[in-house]
Amino acid sequence: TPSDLRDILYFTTNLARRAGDLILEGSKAIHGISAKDVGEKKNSVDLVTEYDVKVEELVKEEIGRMYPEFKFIGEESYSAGSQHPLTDEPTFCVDPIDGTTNFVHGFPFVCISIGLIYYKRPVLGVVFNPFLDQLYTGVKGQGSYLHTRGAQYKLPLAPPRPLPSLSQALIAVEWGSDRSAPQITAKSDSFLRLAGDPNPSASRGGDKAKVEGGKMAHSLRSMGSAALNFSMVAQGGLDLYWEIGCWPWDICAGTVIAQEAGGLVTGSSKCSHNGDVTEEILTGRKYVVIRAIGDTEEEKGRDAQKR
Ligand code: LIP
Repeated sequence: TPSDLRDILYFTTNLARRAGDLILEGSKAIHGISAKDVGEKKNSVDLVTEYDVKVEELVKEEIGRMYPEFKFIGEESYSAGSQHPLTDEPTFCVDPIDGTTNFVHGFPFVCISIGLIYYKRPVLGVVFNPFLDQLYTGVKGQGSYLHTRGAQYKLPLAPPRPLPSLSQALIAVEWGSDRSAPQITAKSDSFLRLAGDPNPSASRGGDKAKVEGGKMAHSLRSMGSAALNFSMVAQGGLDLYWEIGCWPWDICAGTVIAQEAGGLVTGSSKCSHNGDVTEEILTGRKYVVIRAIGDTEEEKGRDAQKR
C-alpha cells in the first residue's frame, strides 16, 4: 500500500545514508591504494573493490533484519553466484557502489542505488551520492525528490521543455565495460550519429546555415553511473540517457525516480534494432532511454558467457 511504501522509503533512505558513510570511509582508505587492491571482473575495465562487497553486505544484512521475507538481488551477490529468478515477491535490487570506476579514481559521481521491485515492476528507488550529499528518491504514484543540503525539491526542478528533436538535447551515454569490437563499434557509431556534424563539408567558419539544419545533439555526457544518469534526467539536467548493456541493479532505483519525474524508460523495442536512438522516441518530454541487456537471444548467450 502507499503507506507501506512510505515506511519502506524511510528505512531505505536511512540505509542509503549509512551505506554512503561507508562509501566515504572507503574512499579515504582507498586513495593511494595500489592496483592489487582493485579487483577485475570480466575484464580490466570491470572493476570491483572490497568496499563494493562491504557495502552490499551491510545493505543485505539490514534488509534481511527488517524485511526477512523480501527477496534480494545485489550486484556483488550475483557475481558471487547468488542468482535467483525474479518472482512476484517484493525484491530489493541493489548496486552497492554504482560508479566503481569513479570511486577508484576519486571522481565524485558515485552512489548507492537501492530499488524495490514488486510484481516484477520497480516501485521504489533511492539513489544517494555521498560525495555531493545528493539523495534522490522515487516512489510509484508518489513522485520523486532530490534531498540536498537539508532541503527537499520535487523533481523535475523545472517543467520539462519540449524537445522537438535530438539536435537540442544534452544526452548521457556510457562506454560501459563491454569493450569487445562489435559493442564498442556499435556504441561509438551511435555517439557519432548523435553528436557528429551531419554536414560532411562543415568546418570551423564553414556554411553555418547547413550546420544549423543538422541533427547533432548539443553534446554528450558520461557520469559513469547509470543510477546518477537516470537521476539527472529526473532532475532536468539531462534530456536523455542512452546505454547498451545495463544490469537490473544499474537501472532499478533510477527507473522509478525518472518515471515519477515524468520520464519514459524504455527498452530496445523503441530503438532501432542496433540499439540506436531514433527521432521517433522524442515527442516532447524528457526521456530516459535504456536498452536492457538480454533483450535478444544473441545477447542472452553473450551474458551467460560473461558472468
Ligand atoms: C556501471 C554503470 C555504468 C556503466 C558501467 C557499469 P558499476 O556500474 O553504472 O553506467 O556504463 O558499465 O555497469 O559497475 O560501477 O556498478
